[in-house]
Amino acid sequence: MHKSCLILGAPIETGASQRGCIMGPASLRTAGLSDTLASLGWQVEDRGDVQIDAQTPVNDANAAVHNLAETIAWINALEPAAYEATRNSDLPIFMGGDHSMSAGTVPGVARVAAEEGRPLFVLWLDAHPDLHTLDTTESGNLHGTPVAYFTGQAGCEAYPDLAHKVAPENMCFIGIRSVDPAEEARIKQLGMDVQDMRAIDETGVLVPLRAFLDRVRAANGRLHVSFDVDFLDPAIAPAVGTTVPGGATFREAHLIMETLCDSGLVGSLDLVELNPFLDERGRTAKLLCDLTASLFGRRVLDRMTRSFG
Ligand code: HAR
Ligand code: MN
Ligand code: MN
Ligand code: MN
Repeated sequence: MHKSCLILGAPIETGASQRGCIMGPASLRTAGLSDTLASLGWQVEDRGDVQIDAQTPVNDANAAVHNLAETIAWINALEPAAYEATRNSDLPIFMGGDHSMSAGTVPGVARVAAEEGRPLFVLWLDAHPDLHTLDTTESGNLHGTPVAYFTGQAGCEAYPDLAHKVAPENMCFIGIRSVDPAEEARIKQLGMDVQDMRAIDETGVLVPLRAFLDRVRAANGRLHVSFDVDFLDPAIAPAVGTTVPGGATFREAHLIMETLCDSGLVGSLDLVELNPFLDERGRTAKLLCDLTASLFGRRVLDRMTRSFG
């Protein structure tokens, strides 16, 4: 039996500081994401882009917050779409769109986990922890808020009611190198597993990743991976509006994806923040496709044939 992958696009860009993520799903399609995964033996179906309903105007007490109504409409559309795609395929891919997308996809996946009676774990690959509430964000860019929302932090009440939270201790962040003071306070308060780039420099990516995967396995958990393009070093991935120097290298990123594949634990994937308007001849979109291929089983050499004895 071939494993199945449903692909959904979420062309949302109102959470980011600059425009362009609306073209993210189209760019990943152009780079050949579906065919790449099909060539690895997956049964792939691209279900097209999710649509949002009419928006109800809404104001937040924090005047910096903008595009809240549209973000709420996306959450309301994406939660059921992600739920259905996760119920109906082995490893759905949600193509963003900026990272506010995950405020919809993660709660949808959390509903599946709750129905299975399993805890949901989330691996957040990002330069940023995206842990602002609607009260603490200073930029008002809502792609900086999804983790605070889906872990149920006070200060996100203007967002839709949350039926299934992700426990803060079930999160792991890797690649972090840009943290605002309110986010750092939240990380400490919640005791979250945050691996900044210094930790990666010191131990490599495998030490914290394997420790996290062991926790997921021991709890019989479901694992969601949220991949923000700015996790990568800007030198290899320029197509993102919020580049931060000192990101993950080509091999660190592939090793994470290969190790996730070997674990067999990943049940859903976000690919977010790709801004094709900032890309160079499609290189970031192609890299994202290749990294996804590593998660879906592509290998340079099969381990069985790699060495003698
Ligand atoms: N923390 C900053 C803010 O809230 C930057 C957030 C940037 N977020 C993303 N996604 N690009 O990770 O404005
Ligand atoms: Mn992010
Ligand atoms: Mn980021
Ligand atoms: Mn508020």
